[in-house]
Amino acid sequence: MDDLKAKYLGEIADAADEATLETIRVAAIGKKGEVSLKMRELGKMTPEERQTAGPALNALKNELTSALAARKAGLADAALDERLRNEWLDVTLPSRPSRQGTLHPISQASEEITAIFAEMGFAVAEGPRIDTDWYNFDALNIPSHHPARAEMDTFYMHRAKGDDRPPHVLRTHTSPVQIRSMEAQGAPIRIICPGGVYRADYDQTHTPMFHQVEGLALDTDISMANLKWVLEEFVKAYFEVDDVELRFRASHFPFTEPSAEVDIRCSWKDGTLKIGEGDDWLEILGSGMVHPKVIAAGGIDPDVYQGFAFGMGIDRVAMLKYGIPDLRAFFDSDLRWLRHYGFVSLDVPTLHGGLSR
Ligand code: 2NL
Repeated sequence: MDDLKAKYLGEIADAADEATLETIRVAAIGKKGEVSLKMRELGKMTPEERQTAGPALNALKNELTSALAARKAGLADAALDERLRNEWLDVTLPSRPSRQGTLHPISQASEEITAIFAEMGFAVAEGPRIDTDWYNFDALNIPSHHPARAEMDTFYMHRAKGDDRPPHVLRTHTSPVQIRSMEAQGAPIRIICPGGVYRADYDQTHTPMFHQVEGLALDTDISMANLKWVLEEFVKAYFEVDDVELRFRASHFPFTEPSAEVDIRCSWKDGTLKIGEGDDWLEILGSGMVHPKVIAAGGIDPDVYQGFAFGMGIDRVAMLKYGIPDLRAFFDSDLRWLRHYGFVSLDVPTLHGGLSR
């Protein structure tokens, strides 16, 4: 019995891993192990022999069982120590430089447009994308029976039954911001309002959310001539050309009188656009002298103040400038597209620094 004990305790102490320990356990106290076989021999002993051998074998089995468990725990501790030694992490290391994000072309175009008009003394005004139908329509001389309301495919906000407050809409243009600015600031005023607008329309050339910039200048002595100069300066700066020719085509908007759509002379050669030369005309914006009713809706006296306003699609002029063929790709959030057409952020456009270098 002492030999068995010495042999197995020695083997357990020397075992280098759990698999070896298991082999030892089976050989010693498994069903057919040496200690178990000895226990089976108890039946053949005399009662006196059995009285000493029985408890001694049980004690041996218990001792080997605890030795196996202790060694197993020791091996696990050692394995953990080893992992802790190998798998350490230096949390004081500097972070890996991550891939830089880029500015969306619409953001880039907005920043460029804003920089150009800022140089001409226009401040940027912002306002809510959800507004009342008064600010979006009535104040702009678009009464409820007016076809423009239907044409604009307006998204109306849900109203609970019995709630008869004026309906709210997703703004269909940024004009409500200009009405709010007139109310808040009075005249004279010179602002541009860039931002997202909504119309229930979705096809090749329309998305239900798109971006617009509108401009407004009111003073005691503003005429169409000022509008023409401002737009010429804008087009030259935005398309980065020395000369442009603008064509004012008579048009109609409820909020301006007279109204004009503005085209710029251009050419399309091999699918690339050249501004300022050629035999084609590119429509880029709508404009006009602000309707007296709209000036009055903004809380300003139309007998004292007049001025011009214009509206332009940012998405469209971004596509033209950067050669982006498909409008819908703007809002797909495809990372490969964003990296291809994106601009380095913090490279803020300025007129002296070059707009889109
Ligand atoms: C277009 C036409 C236009 C305006 C927008 C405007 C705003 C106020 C008063 C008068 Cl508060 N007018 N905005 C004027 C003329 C045209 O947009 O085709 N936009 C893409």
